Amino acid sequence: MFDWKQDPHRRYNPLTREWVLVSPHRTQRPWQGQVEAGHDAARPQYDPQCYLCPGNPRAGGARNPDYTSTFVFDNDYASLRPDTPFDRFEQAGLLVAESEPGICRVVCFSPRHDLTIANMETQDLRKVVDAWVEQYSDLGSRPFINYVQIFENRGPMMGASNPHPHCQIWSGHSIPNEVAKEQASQLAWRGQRGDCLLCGYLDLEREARERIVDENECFTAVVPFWAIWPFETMVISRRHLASLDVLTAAERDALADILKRATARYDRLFQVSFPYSMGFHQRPTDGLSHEEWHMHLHFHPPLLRSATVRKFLVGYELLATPQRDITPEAAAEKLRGV
Ligand code: H2U
Ligand code: ZN
Repeated sequence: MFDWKQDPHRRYNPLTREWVLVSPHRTQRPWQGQVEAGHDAARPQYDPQCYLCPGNPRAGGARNPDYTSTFVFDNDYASLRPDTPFDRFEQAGLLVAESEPGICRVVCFSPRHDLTIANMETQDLRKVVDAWVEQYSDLGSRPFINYVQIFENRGPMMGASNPHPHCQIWSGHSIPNEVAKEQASQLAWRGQRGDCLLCGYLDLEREARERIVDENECFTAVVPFWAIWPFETMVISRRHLASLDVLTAAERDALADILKRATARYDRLFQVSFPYSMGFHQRPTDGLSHEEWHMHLHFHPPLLRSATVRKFLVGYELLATPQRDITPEAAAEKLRGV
């Protein structure tokens, strides 16, 4: 008989309509919990060399104010620029290019150089949520901005250039690839079935409770059934809502709370300040109502078994289909257990 806990299989991701290969039998060797503690260097509360700390100079000549809460500025090395003129190039349908105007910003979460989401106070994280809402609304209200991508690269392993707690926002004219896939799937689902894909998914997960890592009254953190990264999680709002700007005050508090809980679990399980890329997926700001959109966050952590063993998406995964060994159910159990 086929054993879903042991035998190789593939799982379907209804949000991207792509598959992931699961090979649980490859995790024969028992996992000992945290294998090696990570070596986080102790950081000072203020670093005179840090370009994000209050009062310090940034590259390009600007100087940060003596900010005491969150601080937002236009990225000095922005990938997108607002003054980019519209243009399009096409040759035989094979060589196609479009200009891409946009605005890139950096959001400092705290004046404290040594903090992370996991060890910030929930009331201070609430201010970060407020800053995200404000940025989503401000950037999204500009006619040439059709999507606002908020994301955080945490840790040098993920390419973060600075440990000071911060995230980036890239907002542009086009709908980015991953968002476009999720949008098409949610729209098709709603068109065919009349209800919301992620509301339905959340109901299943909240009944099974097998892959749920944590939750509060407004958000659920789950290792998705179709997760690619070993400890990948999604944070999904319980209410069907499309974007950050419609969160109630209670939901903003709850978002701060679930972010702290979820990242603190990662830190505890791996005994290290856990690296990840995380970001929101939500309603494009193209002027349409997008009833199909159900806002959520993805955490994509690179670590596999310990603070020092990382997963690489290479070989078969790069050329064919992503693959994982540990099942999402086993990963969720470990995250729940710490
Ligand atoms: P990351 O750590 O995720 O790379 O984000 C840091 C961002 O800060 C990065 O996009 C910007 C970089 O361009 N930056 C400035 O805007 N000003 C600076 O003085 C240094 C870095
Ligand atoms: Zn700093």
